[in-house]
Amino acid sequence: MGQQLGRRSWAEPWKIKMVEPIHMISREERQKAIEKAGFNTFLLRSEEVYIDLLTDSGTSAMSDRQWAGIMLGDESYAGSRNFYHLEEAVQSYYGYKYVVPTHQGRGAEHLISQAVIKPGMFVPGNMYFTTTRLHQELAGGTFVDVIIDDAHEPSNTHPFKGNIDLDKLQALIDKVGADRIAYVSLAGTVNMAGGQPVSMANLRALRELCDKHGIRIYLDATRMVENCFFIQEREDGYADYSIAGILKEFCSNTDGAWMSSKKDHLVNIGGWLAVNQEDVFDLARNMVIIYEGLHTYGGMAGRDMEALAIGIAESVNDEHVRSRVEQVRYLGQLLIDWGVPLMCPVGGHAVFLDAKQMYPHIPQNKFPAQTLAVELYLDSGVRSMERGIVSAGRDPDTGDHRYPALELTRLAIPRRVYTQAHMDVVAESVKAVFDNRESSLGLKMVREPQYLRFFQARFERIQPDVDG
Ligand code: P71
Repeated sequence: MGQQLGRRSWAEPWKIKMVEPIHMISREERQKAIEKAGFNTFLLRSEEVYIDLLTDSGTSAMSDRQWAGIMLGDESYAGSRNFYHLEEAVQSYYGYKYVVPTHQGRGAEHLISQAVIKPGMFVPGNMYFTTTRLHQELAGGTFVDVIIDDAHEPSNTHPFKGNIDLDKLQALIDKVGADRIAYVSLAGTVNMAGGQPVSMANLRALRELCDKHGIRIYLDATRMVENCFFIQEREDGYADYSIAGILKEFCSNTDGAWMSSKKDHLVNIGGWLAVNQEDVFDLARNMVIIYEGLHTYGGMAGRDMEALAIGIAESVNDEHVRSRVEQVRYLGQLLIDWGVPLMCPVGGHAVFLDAKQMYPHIPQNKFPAQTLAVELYLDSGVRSMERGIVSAGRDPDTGDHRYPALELTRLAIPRRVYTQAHMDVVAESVKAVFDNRESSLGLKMVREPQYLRFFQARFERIQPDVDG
């Protein structure tokens, strides 16, 4: 151990005022629970979970100020004062002109996709995200991955693995023509690549290329403050910038953004779409009424919008972002020190275990990352999420599984929720599962929903004498 030896540690810039008891059920109970859940961690009840690292989405702890904001909810149907506070926060921290509130990120993805993608168009981006791509496809678009090749290699330590490969983008433009490109779908700290950032230099070069061809850039700003931390830490010239300053500069090179506020903004529900073009805004503001709610609440209560507006200001606090990312890195570094294979460098919101490398004896169509999530739950009640072949789904044209290069199990860390001792318990459990890796045989899928199958799919254990 000795992690702390010879260093000056960071610590969380808060103290705990309220606690929620958690409890680990017995091994036999966990065995029953995971069988009942069809070996899918999404189908467990949260009472059956000890440390919940399924997602960092909507699971953060709000501050005392945000809770105070909840009491200031103006629950008017139209023109709630909390909406104007939210609008002002988005405009001042992100710099976009027009804001449309939505109930969460996918509501905003739906609006932007329907507003700007026409059937037959292409949407290049730095790796797919499940809901984002689905909305792009439902609008008639085809997503094209133009992330740099380094992003697909878990042990590659490129500091900005989220970068766009401009040659790949240029090749797509040459092939289909700029007018058939709906926009570039650019994500900060790319989720499916392990929470890897995009550099400011890459964005500037992308802006130049897009300007040459009249292509817009829309940003998935969901975990953008973590991306800004990596720019501050790793990119020349940004060490003395604040997170807020980097965020503003980054967004100024894009045409708009959609946001799942359930991540960076430290709230349990909420999101928005913000753009600089009046025509796109007009359409999105009109459509939000059909799908989410009036354009001054978009599916949120007034109190939700107040907590969100306060959360935006808290999310760019430098000490907060540092302690958030350093906690994730603390967990990752323990595992790296113990030889557990994972996605490097450790990303902003989660540690992604490399199930392909951990289970070389389990072929990808027997779901190594899903298997790892099951073993981890059985060992310690820690809940994680598959981010591999199950998440990738099927190719809409051929109907075959998509076989992604990355077969990962994600340990996502909620913000301001768990302590370093929780991280130690998680790391020790991963190590125990890793040490016992040869006994795992994989799973077979016995129920497969049509959309976003990973949420509701059911599995059974492979029996060596029956399934081979
Ligand atoms: C995460 C989630 C939630 C989730 C979504 C789909 C499958 C499993 C879990 C949501 C994101 C995200 C990015 C980069 C848009 C959304 C949708 N992430 N962009 O990671 O990470 O936002 O959930 O608020 O609708 O667990 P939404």
